[in-house]
Amino acid sequence: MKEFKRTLVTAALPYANGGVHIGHLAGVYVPADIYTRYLRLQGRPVLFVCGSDEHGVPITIRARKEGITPQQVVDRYHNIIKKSFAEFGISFDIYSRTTSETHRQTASEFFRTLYEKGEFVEQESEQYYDEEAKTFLADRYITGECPHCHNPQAYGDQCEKCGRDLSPTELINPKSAISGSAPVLKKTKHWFLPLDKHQSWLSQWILSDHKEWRSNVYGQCKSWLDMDLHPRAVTRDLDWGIPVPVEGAEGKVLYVWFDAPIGYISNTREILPDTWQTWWKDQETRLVHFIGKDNIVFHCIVFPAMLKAEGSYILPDNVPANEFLNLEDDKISTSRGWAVWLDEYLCEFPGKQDVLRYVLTANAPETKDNNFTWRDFQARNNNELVAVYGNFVNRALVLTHKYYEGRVPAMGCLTEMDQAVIAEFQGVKAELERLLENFRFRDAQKEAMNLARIGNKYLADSEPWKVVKTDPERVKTILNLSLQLVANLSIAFEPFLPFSSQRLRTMLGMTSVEWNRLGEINLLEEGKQLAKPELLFEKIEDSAVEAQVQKLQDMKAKSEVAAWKPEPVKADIAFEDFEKLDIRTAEVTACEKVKKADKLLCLTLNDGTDTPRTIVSGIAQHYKPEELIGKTICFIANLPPRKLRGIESQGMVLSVQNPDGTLSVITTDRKAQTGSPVV
Ligand code: B3M
Ligand code: ZN
Repeated sequence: MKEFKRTLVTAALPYANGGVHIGHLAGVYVPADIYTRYLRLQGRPVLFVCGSDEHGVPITIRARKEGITPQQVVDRYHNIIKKSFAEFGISFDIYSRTTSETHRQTASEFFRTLYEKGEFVEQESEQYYDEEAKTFLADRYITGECPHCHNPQAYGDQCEKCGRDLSPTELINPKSAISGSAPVLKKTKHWFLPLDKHQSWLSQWILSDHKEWRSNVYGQCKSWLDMDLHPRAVTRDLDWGIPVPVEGAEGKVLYVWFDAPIGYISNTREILPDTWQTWWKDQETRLVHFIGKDNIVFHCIVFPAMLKAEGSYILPDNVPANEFLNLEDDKISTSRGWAVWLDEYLCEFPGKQDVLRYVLTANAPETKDNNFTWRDFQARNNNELVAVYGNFVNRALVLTHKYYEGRVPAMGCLTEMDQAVIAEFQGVKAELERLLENFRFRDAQKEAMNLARIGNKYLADSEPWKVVKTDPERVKTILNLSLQLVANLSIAFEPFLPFSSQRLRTMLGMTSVEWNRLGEINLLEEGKQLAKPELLFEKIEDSAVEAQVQKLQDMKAKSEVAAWKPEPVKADIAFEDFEKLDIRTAEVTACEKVKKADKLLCLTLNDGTDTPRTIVSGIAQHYKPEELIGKTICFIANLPPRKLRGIESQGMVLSVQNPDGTLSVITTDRKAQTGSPVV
């Protein structure tokens, strides 16, 4: 592998239209932070840049919805996002924003250079225009009927009901989301980056020269390249963004995906105004982009094509993109309220940043989608952080305080058992390095936890609490060595769990941390006074995680109700058809659960005749049998009888199906005669 002089690490710029949730953290920011911290610990030159992505249509939509300006939207979320990252120890060298002056200037210059070099093609096309609001409409601002499933609320880029991608001109009866009027097609000019012209070098560069990229990244690039690349518009008709810096482009801005990656450059320039070019233009710099899988094409194909077209920039050396993290077996969705937000997590688990970092890395979606559950969160905390790492540290420190007033005892002769443990610790450094260099953070963290396991086992096997009675000299060696192992853990875990590592070093009185000393057994000198031990991690109770699961379910139910709209009315039917239905009232005289069927209740009805009527109904999850007894309900009397679980059901009880899936049985207002027709 080529040796580089310095590494520039970028993490995807989050859109400033919402907070940060665990999916973001697991997919991009924790891995990027682990990698950067590791390089820093080694003393290798590294710069870690990020910032908010503050342009694009979703931000204008949110502003319009809330009746505020896009700038107010991004100001609010930029601060929230920045704070969350800082709280979780994501150690950016700079976290800036794409509404900064430096960025406007950098992106404009970049565009101008490409423009002047003739790297764009200009093309006229027809786009929807809102004549009342006097503006071109972004795809998301056009709604209409989906040509496939006839959902009346499809968007110009996608139908959320059937999931198909659409283009605005496919919509039936399109409407502007701004004025509600029917938009008209109008000619407009845009600048395109002709990706087709870059196809051949991109294929060579990725498919032949970067076979080492993660298979998910490589595979996605390959399928894009196999489909042949097409020119992509890099400008938009919009009033929010960086104005297109050429004449005749009034009312046009740079497409958000053109300016956002340039944000990496602007942020570098902002923090290092004099030397930024070394980080972007020197072949000895290694550029690494940490992103989620939905951003692969922009970072592996579009941005490299932009950089190449400009001519003076380096290209990324690696793009370790992650797959997605699910939450409790369901896709994270901010609109459906199915997410764990960092600010809320910290309110509910104050001081437990490292626990979340640990669990997210342990479940990192490095090669495939992965799942976060609160049960697993609790188990990993209690069984690994508390029972292994925390326990080992605590035992070593407590025993040192008990026997030697907290001073590091002298190391004597080493036994075979000692030598074996030392050898295992020493071997881990190279293994950790191999994994970290290859962006395999899950396995690397496992390896670090394994060190704690070895330490724990060493204490259990050497039993200093027993040996102290027979051979006190030997105990000194055991504890000295244990403390050295604890000090090693503070180094090994530093990239992953920086807060706990820092606390541990404070207890140990270690003032510096150097990766290169990992594996050494003279990190703490004899006689050194240690601070009072505190617990590194604490147990998480069942009630705490149960509350989190409940909270998720409540939020989901709430958002489902909020997003609910009545179904479109079904096609007309003839009145005679309606008359064929025989709906009647009846009183529930008895009701019980159907054995071995979770969903079924068996109702006995007085329908006004002499024979009781039996109906089996799928409402057991919504009603207790006794709730229904005595009620007058409505049922369909003329359906053919049906056997359900061996019981003959003579009709169907009518219920309302609520948006959250619950059922409400229809009962009568005022007293009604049983057996009367419902008309
Ligand atoms: N803001 C998309 C996203 O957050 C976009 C990334 C930009 S990276 C230059 O998924
Ligand atoms: Zn559809």
